[in-house]
Amino acid sequence: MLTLYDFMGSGNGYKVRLLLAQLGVPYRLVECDILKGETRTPEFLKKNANGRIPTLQLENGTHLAESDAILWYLAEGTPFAPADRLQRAQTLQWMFFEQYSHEPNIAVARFWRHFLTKLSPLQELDLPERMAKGYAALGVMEQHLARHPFFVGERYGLADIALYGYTHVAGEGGFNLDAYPHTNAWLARVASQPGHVTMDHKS
Ligand SMILES: N[C@@H](CCC(=O)N[C@@H](CS)C(=O)NCC(=O)O)C(=O)O
Repeated sequence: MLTLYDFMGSGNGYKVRLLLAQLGVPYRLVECDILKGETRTPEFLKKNANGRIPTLQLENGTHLAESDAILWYLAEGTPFAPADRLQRAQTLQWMFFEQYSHEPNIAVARFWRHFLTKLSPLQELDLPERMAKGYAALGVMEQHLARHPFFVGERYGLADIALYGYTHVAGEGGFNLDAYPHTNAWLARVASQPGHVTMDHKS
């Protein structure tokens, strides 16, 4: 059986839990409190030298890190990953966008504002730029969603899961999505997919 090391408040972890639920794949959940440094212990670092969740332990004992790599591994050969060459590349395009332009701004602002009791002076200084870049990423999504119901191939798939993880809780980072009607409509479409589970879902 698969074992998922995760923290329930993590959008990166939620992406994996959402796909596992929609695939109907059973797994064992091991919760790690990142606020207490539980992913930085010598024991955890043997599983993922980068000290982060989500980390998935496969049946053969291999540990796989990085949420989008885990999504790709789990979705291979299922309708969640396209078979078409261009659509596979477009899926990766949006997943790389998520990791470079979206998550480092929206997820980090959310972590600081939602989970920390007080921001450090450096975080206070950095926050406006994270917010501006987060809104820029939301703008890119909004433009695409004005013309398409989903991110790739006009159907729900991996790119949607990767981007949904933190977009649906962007408000917890102080992002106001009122001016993003197409993104809001997409959020609702994603939430109405068969087998959808919310972020607090445990296996
Ligand atoms: N790029 C990684 C980011 C993983 C990540 O930042 N995980 C955070 C929680 S969302 C974490 O484990 N933080 C604990 C720490 O850094 O000690 C992914 O997509 O999985």
